[in-house]
Amino acid sequence: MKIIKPFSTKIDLNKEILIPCDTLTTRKLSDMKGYFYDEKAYDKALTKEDSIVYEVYDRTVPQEEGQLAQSITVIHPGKVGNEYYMTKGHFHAIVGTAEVYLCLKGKGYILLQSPQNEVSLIEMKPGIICYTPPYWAHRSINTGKEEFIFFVVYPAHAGHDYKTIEEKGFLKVVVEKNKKPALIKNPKIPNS
Ligand code: M6P
Ligand code: ZN
Repeated sequence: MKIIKPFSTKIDLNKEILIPCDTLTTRKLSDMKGYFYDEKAYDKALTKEDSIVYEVYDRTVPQEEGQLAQSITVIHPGKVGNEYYMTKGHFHAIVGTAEVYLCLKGKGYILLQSPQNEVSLIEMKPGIICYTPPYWAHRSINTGKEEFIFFVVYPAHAGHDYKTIEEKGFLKVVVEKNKKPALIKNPKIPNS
């Protein structure tokens, strides 16, 4: 394993960003084709504006076993149709790796799905820590009117396997129903 120097990172508690930040990944609506269930609503939203859905601020460490990756994700408020803005969601490429989320600001959910198709929904608000056990796919969803911001730690060698979610989606989706968040069957997947 690579020996690296100890380092510290500050979370700017006013801006909720990492200082320093090594890489910033920005996901816009155009990066998320196929992820929202309502394709017509997606096309309409994209025609109007290619809005930023979320940003991931990373500290970079070697992507090898023993190292821990740390990042902050900011999901902006918004919806495509009635489905709230969310991350793409992924399994870890090294499936036996976990992840810890700490909510800093806003509100939302972590949606999890096991390889046996069990679905779990963890409600997030500032101070709540979500433990994502190994093997579960995970996606974060902003159900609030402000930014939903959380700090994450996971094994640096975990890797992101997007393929399964991109092709099949999650079995359930979080939508606004009667002005409140609701977990419903994914309309794109028959018998989900
Ligand atoms: C969290 C972590 C990151 C992930 C990010 C965005 O911060 O799980 O590893 O990259 O959310 O999620 P996704 O990669 O699924 O778009
Ligand atoms: Zn992950």
